[in-house]
Amino acid sequence: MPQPETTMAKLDATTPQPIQLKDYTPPSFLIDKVDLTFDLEEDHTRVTSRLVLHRNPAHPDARAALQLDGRELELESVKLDGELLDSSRYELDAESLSIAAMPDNAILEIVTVIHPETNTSLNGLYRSGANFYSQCEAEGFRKITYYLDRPDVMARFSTTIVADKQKWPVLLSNGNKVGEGMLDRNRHWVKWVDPFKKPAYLFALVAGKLSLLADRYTTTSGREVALEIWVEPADLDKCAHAMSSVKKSMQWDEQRYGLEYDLDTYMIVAVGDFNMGAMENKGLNIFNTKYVLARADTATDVDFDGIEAVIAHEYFHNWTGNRVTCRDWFQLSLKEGLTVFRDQEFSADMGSAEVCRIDAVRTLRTHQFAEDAGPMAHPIRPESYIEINNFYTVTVYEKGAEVVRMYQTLLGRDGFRKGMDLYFKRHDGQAVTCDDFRAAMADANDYDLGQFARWYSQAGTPVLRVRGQYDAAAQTYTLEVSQSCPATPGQAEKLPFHIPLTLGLVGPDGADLPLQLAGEAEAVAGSRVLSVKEASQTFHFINVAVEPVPSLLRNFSAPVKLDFPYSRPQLVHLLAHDSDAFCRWEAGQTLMLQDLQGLIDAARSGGELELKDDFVAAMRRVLADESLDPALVALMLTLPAETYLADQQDEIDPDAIRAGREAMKLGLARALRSEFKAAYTRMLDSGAYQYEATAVARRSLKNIALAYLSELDESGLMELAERQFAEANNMTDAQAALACLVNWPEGDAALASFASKWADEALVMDKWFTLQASSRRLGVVAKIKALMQHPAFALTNPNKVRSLIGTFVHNNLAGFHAIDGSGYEFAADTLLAVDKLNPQVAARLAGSFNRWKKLEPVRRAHMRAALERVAAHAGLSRDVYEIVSKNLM
Ligand code: 0A1
Ligand code: ZN
Repeated sequence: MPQPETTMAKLDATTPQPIQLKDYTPPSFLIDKVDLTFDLEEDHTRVTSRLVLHRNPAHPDARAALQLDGRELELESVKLDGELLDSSRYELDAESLSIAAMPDNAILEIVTVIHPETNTSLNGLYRSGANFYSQCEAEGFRKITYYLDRPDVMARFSTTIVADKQKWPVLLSNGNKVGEGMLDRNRHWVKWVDPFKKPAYLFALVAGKLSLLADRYTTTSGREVALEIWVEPADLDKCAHAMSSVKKSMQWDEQRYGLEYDLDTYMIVAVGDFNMGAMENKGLNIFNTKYVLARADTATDVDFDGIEAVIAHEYFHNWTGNRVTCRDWFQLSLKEGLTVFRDQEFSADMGSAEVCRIDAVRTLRTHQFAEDAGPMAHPIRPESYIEINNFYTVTVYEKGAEVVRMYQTLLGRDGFRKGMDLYFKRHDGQAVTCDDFRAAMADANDYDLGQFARWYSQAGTPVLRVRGQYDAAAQTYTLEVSQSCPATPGQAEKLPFHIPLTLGLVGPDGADLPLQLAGEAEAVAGSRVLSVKEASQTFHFINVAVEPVPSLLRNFSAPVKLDFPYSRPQLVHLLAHDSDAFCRWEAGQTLMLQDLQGLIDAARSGGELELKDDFVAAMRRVLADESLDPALVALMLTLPAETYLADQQDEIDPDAIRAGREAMKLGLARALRSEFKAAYTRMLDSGAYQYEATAVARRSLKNIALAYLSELDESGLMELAERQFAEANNMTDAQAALACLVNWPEGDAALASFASKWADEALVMDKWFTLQASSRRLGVVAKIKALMQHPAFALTNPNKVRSLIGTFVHNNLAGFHAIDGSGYEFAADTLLAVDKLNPQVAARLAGSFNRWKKLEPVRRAHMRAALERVAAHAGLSRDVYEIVSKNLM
């Protein structure tokens, strides 16, 4: 690979500088109490903040200045202990307000003016329509007032909101409502007090015309909690699923971890303009509407699943994130990895654990493995960052969750629970580190987790190389296990990880053989966990009566790539018999990947695109096996994403990947036409829509069968999709049918009728944009540009940008990577336009350049040119600067 020379601007005073973990120092002051008053007006908001502070004895310099963070604020006044300070008594710059001469104890009163009405970044206080919403994680509070905006400063907050009563009748903030009343000019006020200490990133404020769905929940210990979901009035009929998800989450956390809710009210607010999925502000969670609103006819099964998971995630943060928070943002995975693990375990208990696990692994491999192999690779606890918002990544979240899962795999469920109990006992009310969590797990179980620390500091996806040898005469099976990890930016050499390797040995009849290691007195049945700690290690199994097929990395016991030289008959055997659903699915995927690679190679060299008979036969058996969970069958028939296939190539040729993948779809559809038709018919359901595991599973198989059948250019089959589209009583079936139709001329009429039916439902229109952005008919940028002119599209709305532009640049491999570079030009232009409005959303689009060094030479040159153009652009945000500069290093 050629080493590119960069045209990035030379380092100067304005070049954003990285922040380093090793530079952490405690804050010079701590804040005990914050009283905030917000005066909301149409054209400005006045924020009055009263801080009670004291010098932090843990700070190395006992005379250090107080330096408060602040950005884009208009300072009106500063009072220190009641005395108005003139500008000689403090220093002000674009990022901070500093006071050198500070007493050890002080009361500061600061008045600032901000402009939510023009804040398009959706960070800090902003408007969505006429309403006000806030987003403070990670560093948004400094856009509201001057503050020690860091998570290790935890204070008690009170918030008074003053606003016109007609325009903004509902006024919400954290904690409990303690008073309200009327003022002059038809304005009213509401005061909230949060009894818990919290960092500023958990502050929230909402004001506007909102409707309420109210319910109640009684905790195990008898606390009565008022549950409130606040939405735009038109959406009140789409909140029932979210409410039931809240109650399930509360109950689950009590049963599994003994954790109860701790305030009298738990509020959720849904907003259509939001940068992420949702936010766990204390007592007042703010959600993207996408993760609250669902009705059978507007939301798919996947949406219902997503809502249940995100509601759980934010609720679980109340303990893992809020009661125990992060010392600094390098520790983000402390709360995010742990909370994702908790929401995954919750979802597993609510539906099919096996399907949830496979879904999680697919996400990890498709997105996180790619991140780990690219220019933005970082450990789950990064060592440095330029913009923290760029580190809300699949690595910190999903790989972080895998790391937490490995504790449970090594310590067992009870051992993990003991570790959690000790973690809360030690750290409730504190801001701590990933090392504190690891220490709690180790101490509660008297287990050495020293080497395990490397999962926090080393980036990259380890490769686990396993070789097996059966000795029939000695009745032994020997596994040689070795591990390595590729270099990542800034980390050339890696030390061995502590890897839990869960495995079984599958006999010729498909049953698990007993497992007995040399030196052990007894065998164990089924699976067991081996601790792999060395670069190379050997495990000897004894009393192995017949030659087994090893079933390795059961339930995906570690976030690694497995290298074992399975023969095709061995894979077919595991696919048919493995008692571990993940490994069963994995065997099918390995076969599928091998054959896809063959097809991609053939497409590149102009060879024949034919499927192998043993693969087709194996898939036929899967499809005909009525004893299997239909959801598992659907997963086994799901092809890996184009981007995942791209990541398996030494040099990416997007057209060959598309051709190979399409050939597999068509080949399977032709070969298994009657089986797909039978499955479709078997799974048809005439009853009313129900979001319930069995019904969801049946729809998933039905709709994947339809997708394969629609590959065949036969009028009867196209009518099947058209009929399903016309007659569907739920969005899952309607969307699935439309997804089939959009690849054919029949799709145009369907798209038009869909758009006119759902013009007023923003989230449904997002699906309409997504479907067209992923269509393989598209191929050209012109269509996307035309869609950007549609009245339902808005460059200021993150959901719209993600649906149309994000889908195109991230998921439509062959469309985005058009050989003439038009996709890259479009991406560059669009992300520069978005960067002016919303840097966080722009930075996500910039991530579409992360694979550029692996492209074939023509596209590589085009993409590099587009990247350099972005890099040379004046006034780039820190967010986008970090992504493009790391790409060009
Ligand atoms: N803590 C939230 C994620 C989140 C992060 C940043 C945000 O705005 C910049 C918003 C939400 C979660 O994990 O759900
Ligand atoms: Zn989270």
